[in-house]
Amino acid sequence: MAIKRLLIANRGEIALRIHRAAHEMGIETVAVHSTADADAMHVRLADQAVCIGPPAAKDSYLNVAAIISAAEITGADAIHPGYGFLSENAKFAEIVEAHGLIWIGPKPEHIRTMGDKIEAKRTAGALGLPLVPGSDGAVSDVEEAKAIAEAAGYPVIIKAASGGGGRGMKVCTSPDQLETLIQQAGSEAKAAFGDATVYIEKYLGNPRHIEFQIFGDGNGQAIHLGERDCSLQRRHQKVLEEAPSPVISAAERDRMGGVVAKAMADMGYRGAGTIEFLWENGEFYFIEMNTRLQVEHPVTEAITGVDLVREQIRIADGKPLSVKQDEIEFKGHAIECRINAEDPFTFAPSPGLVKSYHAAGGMHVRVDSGLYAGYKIPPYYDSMIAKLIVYGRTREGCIMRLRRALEEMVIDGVKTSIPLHQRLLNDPTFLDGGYTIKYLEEWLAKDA
Ligand code: MV4
Repeated sequence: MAIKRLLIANRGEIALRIHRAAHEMGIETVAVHSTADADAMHVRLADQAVCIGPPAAKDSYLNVAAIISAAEITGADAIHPGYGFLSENAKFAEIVEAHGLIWIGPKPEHIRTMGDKIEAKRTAGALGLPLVPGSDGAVSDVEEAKAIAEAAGYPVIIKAASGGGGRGMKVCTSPDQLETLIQQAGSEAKAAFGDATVYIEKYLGNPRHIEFQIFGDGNGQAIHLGERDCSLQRRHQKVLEEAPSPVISAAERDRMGGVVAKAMADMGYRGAGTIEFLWENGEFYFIEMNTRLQVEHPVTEAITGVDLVREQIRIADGKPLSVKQDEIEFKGHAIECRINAEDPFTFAPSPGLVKSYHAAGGMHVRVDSGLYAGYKIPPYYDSMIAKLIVYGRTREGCIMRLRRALEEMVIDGVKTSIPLHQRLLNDPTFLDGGYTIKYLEEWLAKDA
């Protein structure tokens, strides 16, 4: 064990985030990058850098042979996948381990299980997590589907087993539509994921998206780091996240956190994970588990003081969890604004040259970004170029500070979502915390 040189199989702000954690631990870093990312900040800061292919992700950041070769050439002993790209690819995790490299992530079998939403639900149910009522597995037979929908109560939602990001979901309000919608969902799933398997759930009309951060040591110990509220989304893209959720009490956090941590301990989960719930009328309903570090992890870091990337690296290195559950305190409030290079009204991508750049600063203000003046944002990847994470003792104080920090941010040359965040931070429903997963899109529609 004892990781000495870490290959970062990702780009952008998360590659920089991982580099920072590694260097703070005395670990050397290896950046791998496409030709489009040769000038990226994390490539400049890494101890070594290897170009692994042309801009298209399938030829570079998803190019397993090129990444493994880069690890061998540079003498890396571990690989951190970040989020997206290969982070939830069980086969890649196995290949990494088969090459004698340390995989900074969960056991491949757990990545595989949770990647299949039906298997994930079955596993979560067996571990005692509360589920959305619905089919106990795949549905194919229409009569069976009707009986399940009847028992759950209409409306129901048809989901793809291999889905994610909301793709291929169909809401069904009556039995006579069920057959058609199951077929549609199935063929869309087949086209998108190569797997037509679908399942049925009761459709929750107006829930919140609340997710718990967990860590396991892989040997039966696990902790939770509380929840994040990620209800403010547009087209299944999160826009702003906060911790704690404005609607969850300390008692409820301790209770549900205890349930998820015990479930993860019982399955022998290793590394960082997120358990996603829909929350409606005071009840949690498990929907999915993400077996990776998430974009919004810094709000959890802000309210707990735990460095989640450091923790991931320690666990992969065979060390125990650095904190016990009773040592974790949830203190204050944190909000993250995702800043995208896009038009704040039309959401059209806006890549190109950053003419000037100034990051916000001051007490309790964190900017995770690889931006600098003169950097050219490539058009080939996700439009998220920065995350602004602000902490305050109270939610109100956090929001005041966030407004101040957004005023300080300067990103000239491209359009950004900063003005969108500034408007959102003055919206009464955001301010009272009473929003649900439908709120942002409704607000954008009425404001437009
Ligand atoms: C649901 C739902 C309502 N009822 N499941 C969307 C993505 C996928 N992760 C799960 N999703 C949903 N599942 C039931 N039974 C509503 C959504 C949903 C949603 C969930 C979280 C955040 C934003 C969302 C936006 C639209 C729909």
